[in-house]
Amino acid sequence: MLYILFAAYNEEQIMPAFMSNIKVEIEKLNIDYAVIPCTDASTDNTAQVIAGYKSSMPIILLEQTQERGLGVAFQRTLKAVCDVSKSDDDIALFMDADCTHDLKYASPMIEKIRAGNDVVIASRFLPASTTSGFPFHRTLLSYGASIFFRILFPIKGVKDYTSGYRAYKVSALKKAYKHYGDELIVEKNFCCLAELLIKLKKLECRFAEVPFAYDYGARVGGSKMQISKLITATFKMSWNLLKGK
Ligand SMILES: Nc1nc2c(ncn2[C@@H]2O[C@H](COP(=O)(O)OP(=O)(O)O)[C@@H](O)[C@H]2O)c(=O)[nH]1
Ligand SMILES: [Mg+2]
Repeated sequence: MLYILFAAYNEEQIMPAFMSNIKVEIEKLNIDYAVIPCTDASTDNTAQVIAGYKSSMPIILLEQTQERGLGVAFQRTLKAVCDVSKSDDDIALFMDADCTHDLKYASPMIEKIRAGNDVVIASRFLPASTTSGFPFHRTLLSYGASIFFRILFPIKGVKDYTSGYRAYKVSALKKAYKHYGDELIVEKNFCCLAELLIKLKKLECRFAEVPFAYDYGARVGGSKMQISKLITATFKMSWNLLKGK
């Protein structure tokens, strides 16, 4: 079973294209699937638009919390998939809900999970990867984050610590919840992505990456990333994780 997980905050505009694309692309893979979106505190009709697709695909919609933040939504989708998954072979694919994470990479990511990896990252930093449409400061930020995390928290097989587009073996996530409980993800913002990798590394998980063509210019509407808060939170998180090593 493949679970498609995503966080969506005020993405009403792009949601019809995004949901229709999931249906078309995942059904090509000939695999049972369900979608687990978290729209939490969205103030537009993101949740209502998603709910409109319940008759055409299985959807477990997580909404209605006052809390905001990618970390909050990420944690909720991961918890939900651990609760509903019944087989050790199940895979969770987490992605942005803005049509910048092309589902053509689902297949190579699934293959690498089936080959024995616990986490497979769609990476911007492999020789065959390409990026386009990123503002200069975002390119700088992602390269800086890659160097920073590779020095402080080296993980075999990982170059891109901040790509949200990843496949996880659900059994590895269950193991992580068993070990960390609700402390698995404490970061409320985009730091949660690196946080999870660093915590999974401590559990001897196997990591791999696939090259990815990331067309950021395809995004409709602005990024939800709050950069200055994210940089401060990254330093704080890293300090806390290093102390706890
Ligand atoms: N539910 C929820 N989703 C969020 C929140 N912040 C960001 N997201 C979603 O997380 C994904 C990544 O955010 P995005 O703005 O695309 O980040 P970027 O691609 O790094 O610029 C998108 O699908 C957003 O809608 C949030 O506070 N709550
Ligand atoms: Mg995005």
